[in-house]
Amino acid sequence: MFDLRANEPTRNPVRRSAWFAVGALVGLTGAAIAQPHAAEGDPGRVRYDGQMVVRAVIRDAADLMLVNQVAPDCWSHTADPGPPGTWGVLDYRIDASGLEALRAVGMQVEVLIPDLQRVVDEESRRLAGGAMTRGWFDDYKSLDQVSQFVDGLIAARPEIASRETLGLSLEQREIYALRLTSPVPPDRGGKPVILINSVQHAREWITVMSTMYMADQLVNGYGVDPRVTAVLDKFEIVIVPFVNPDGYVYTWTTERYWRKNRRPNANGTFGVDNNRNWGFAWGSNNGSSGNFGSETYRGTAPFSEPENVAMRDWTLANPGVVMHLDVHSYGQYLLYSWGYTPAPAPGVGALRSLAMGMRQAILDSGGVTYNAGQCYQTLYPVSGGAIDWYYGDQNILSWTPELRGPSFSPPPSVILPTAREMYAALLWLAENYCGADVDYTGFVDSVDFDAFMAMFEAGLPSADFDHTGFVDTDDFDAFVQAFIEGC
Ligand code: 0X9
Ligand code: ZN
Repeated sequence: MFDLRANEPTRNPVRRSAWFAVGALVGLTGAAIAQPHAAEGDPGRVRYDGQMVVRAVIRDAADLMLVNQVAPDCWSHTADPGPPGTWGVLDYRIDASGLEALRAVGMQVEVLIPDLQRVVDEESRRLAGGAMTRGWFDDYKSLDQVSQFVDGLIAARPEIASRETLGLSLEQREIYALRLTSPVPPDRGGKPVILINSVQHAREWITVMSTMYMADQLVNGYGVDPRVTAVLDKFEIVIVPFVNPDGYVYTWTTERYWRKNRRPNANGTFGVDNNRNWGFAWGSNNGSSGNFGSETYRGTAPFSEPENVAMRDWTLANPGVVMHLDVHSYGQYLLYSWGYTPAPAPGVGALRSLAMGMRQAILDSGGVTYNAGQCYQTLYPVSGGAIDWYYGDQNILSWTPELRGPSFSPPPSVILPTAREMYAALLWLAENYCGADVDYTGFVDSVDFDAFMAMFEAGLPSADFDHTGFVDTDDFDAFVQAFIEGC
């Protein structure tokens, strides 16, 4: 059992109350000032000449309005709360005139990347050079390279790794999962499943490196590392490398910092933000946009996008899923529900204590500090996001890790440290999952017993303790055994 009460942060990183009011402005369409443009000599690729990435201190609503007008592509909130009395710090892609506009009103703006096109050029030159002799995690990988890597893992250990198709993207690319589990059968029923996905957002390249590192460690560690062996004996770990394969390919071929999928919208723009398209509180509270061109465009209806449908239908067909990680970048956060409202989610203590545990596991592994908190307050309002659907609709414990930056193109030296710390978080999560601690207090007691009995008597899906997809007396037996054993 874990007791995380000792792990409270000394300083509460969640203090940006002012974000609630106007957080929705972040990522909405503004003027088209900072849009990238196609190159004259290279019509296939969108260029970022004259653009930079800046970190701006937001003092008030007027600052936020202005910055969203002159720089419609918000890259991240940072954990930095900014100078006292300010609202906090945001990263933006911006051009020189936008920067001038911010400085003209006295905003404090730090230039993180002075020449974004240079970063893109360096990255693509480096990747084109792609020394075959180096390790797989020494640089970013294309859609096909990841697919080959997955197939290689399966070929190496077919007894623990297999591949499954979830569905097709809009452009008919396969959305697939790598299923990892040992041949050791569960005590009873089915094994609980931990579902992990990367790349809902196309440009977040480091996320798939991180999930592939987990896959690699688990596949190669089984039977070698006792922690891995125990985890794969108890759980099935299902990894979906690309929820948004079309967007990912597009970032490799055409527009490096594309975020959404590639849906052609009615007004000639492209893309729905897959992480605003989930069917729970879809479209509510300004946590998404109804404007086609917005970076957070929610689509025409909940689950209008085939990528979301594929994930949803697979989840509904696999009742064993108990935990879910929707991996994003960047900003070093561990976010949990709700994203769509500042109200606390029922049972948020579970989400919070497990997030705090992951945070500590990351630190203990030699990693950096991740800020754990409810999405709405810690980052910004997000409606139609994955974690709210998984938690709110499916009763699956769900988190969004936001990995390291310092941009969507972290230097390749950042890949492995980031992957290692997130793998440490995953192992910790698996080792500390306790189904019998129904109310997530960190210990199993009679309150848990009563809570389970209430769910069981009501026939709720959450009483499917042995993960078979239905509630019956086996679930009662399984719960009682776990209760007696203390987890
Ligand atoms: O805005 C998002 O979708 C995520 N941040 S990102 O910079 N990677 O785009 C945060 C999503 C948090 N998750 C949910 N609220 N579902
Ligand atoms: Zn993202």
